[in-house]
Amino acid sequence: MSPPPATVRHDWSQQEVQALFALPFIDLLLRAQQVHRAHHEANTVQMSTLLSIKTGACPEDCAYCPQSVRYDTGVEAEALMQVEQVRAAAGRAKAAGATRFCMGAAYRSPKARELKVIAQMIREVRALGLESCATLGMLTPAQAAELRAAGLDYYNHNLDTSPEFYGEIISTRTYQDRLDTLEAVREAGMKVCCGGIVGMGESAADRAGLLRTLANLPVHPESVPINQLVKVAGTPLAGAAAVDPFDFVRIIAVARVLMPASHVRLSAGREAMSDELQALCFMAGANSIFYGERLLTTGNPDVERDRQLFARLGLVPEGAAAPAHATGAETAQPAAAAAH
Ligand code: SAM
Ligand code: DTB
Ligand code: SF4
Repeated sequence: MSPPPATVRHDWSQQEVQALFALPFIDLLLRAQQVHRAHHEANTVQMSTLLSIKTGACPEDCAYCPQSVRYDTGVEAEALMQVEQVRAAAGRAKAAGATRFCMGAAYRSPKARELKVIAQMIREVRALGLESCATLGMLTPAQAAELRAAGLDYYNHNLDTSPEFYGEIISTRTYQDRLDTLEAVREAGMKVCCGGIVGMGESAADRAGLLRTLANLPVHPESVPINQLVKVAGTPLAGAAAVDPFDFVRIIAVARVLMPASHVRLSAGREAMSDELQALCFMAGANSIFYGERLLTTGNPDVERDRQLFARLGLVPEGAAAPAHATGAETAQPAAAAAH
């Protein structure tokens, strides 16, 4: 009845995606885990560290965001960081075990002189042997080419939600603007990091619509961040209803089934999640996290909590040397050493 796990498709119908969501929870998790194992090394999680290189005072009106100038959230605006500060932060992230360093800026879109400084940051990050990622808002094809020329590996630009619900969340740029930026990034030869946010009051159909839009892009995003809304006082979504944790796991699982070869990132919101919920997300096919005490302006589990979680679950960071005694799924005590 179901397609073989290895199938990578770009023609999912809304009905098919909603049918995946409607599967019994355990059936969906089993299917997602089968797809996961056909495409990825089991028990392995990619780790990215975020840094806000330019904080606050953003002209956009994204209803979830503490950095919009329109909402009084207590976030203090900060100018673009110095290259040396970014290099030092990237060095610390690498020493803690991250393999990718992601620089975020509260821009609608970057200006020419800002892009020149950021290009230098990218060179420094890569010189440390880290993968580089940036999220700077909308890009023209020429700006995307400039970033690529500086060596940028990934560009993060989220669709955030379904095309239908999008207008409830953001009015200052369109869904098509976002798709255009994604196309510019792809054309420039960079890898795409693109996902969305859950818990903004969207319907089940909107969740399916977001994942369907991502899965039907001409090429799947290599990285798919699934953020649970971090409710920040002062934003219009501060009082949004909590997401049923099982529904959150279902979103991860459906993302895994729809985009088999992509990394699905259990992204913002982990600080508010129990270890057990995170374990279910890994079971459902999440194989990437943000690692380090901060996201952009809000908190993330501290490194020690994540190390312990990895050790307790037998997870190993992607790109880490395999522990000498870990030979397969049947290994009894695989990862306690490798997580450090
Ligand atoms: N300004 C750029 C932009 O919007 O493209 C880059 C930075 S922006 C903060 C990157 C992404 O962070 C957003 O697209 C959104 O998906 C996510 N994000 C922002 N605030 C969030 C929140 N409170 N909870 C969860 N995700 C959030
Ligand atoms: C993504 O999808 N999530 C990250 C990253 N891409 C840039 C950002 C999460 C931000 C959470 C709120 C904050 O810390 O300001
Ligand atoms: Fe600005 Fe990005 Fe926040 Fe939107 S999500 S308000 S564009 S920083």
